[in-house]
Amino acid sequence: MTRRLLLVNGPNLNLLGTREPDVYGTATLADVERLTADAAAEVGFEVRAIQSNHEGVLIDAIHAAREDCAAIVINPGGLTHTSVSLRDALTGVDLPFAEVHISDVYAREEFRHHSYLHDVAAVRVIGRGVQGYADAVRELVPLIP
Ligand code: CA2
Repeated sequence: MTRRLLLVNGPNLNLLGTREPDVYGTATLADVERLTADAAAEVGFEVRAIQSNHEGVLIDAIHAAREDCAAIVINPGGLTHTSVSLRDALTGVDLPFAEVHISDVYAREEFRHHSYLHDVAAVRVIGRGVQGYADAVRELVPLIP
């Protein structure tokens, strides 16, 4: 089995640690990628990380994961609430994936309550801050076939 995870962060998550600390905390994207890699290493996996503000780039990275990744950890950002195409990419590659949200989307605006991934994600981690990425790795890895 390939012992690699793909970590995907979607639009605007490159801004982590620079604005809205009350909502998203003070950790940067680099911190998130490091803590996710550390959690994966503890269970014998490595991580390839990508962040993009472009939906097609994210979809291409998900397609490429078919070749050499066993599962995907994804925070799709705002695309969570809008993108059928991202859902289709994730179901199309047939890899188990974890949907992560740093903030508690259910305690925020109504438009954040719907996720196009909610019924196809193997794991959902919501509102646990950036530690949620590490939790997602720990919950997802045992589900890899
Ligand atoms: O809580 C999450 O992780 C979200 O996926 C973050 C998305 C938001 O659209 C979702 O509803 C919930 C937004 C990411 C933007 O990240 C920023 C970070 C710092 C400053 C500004 C934006």
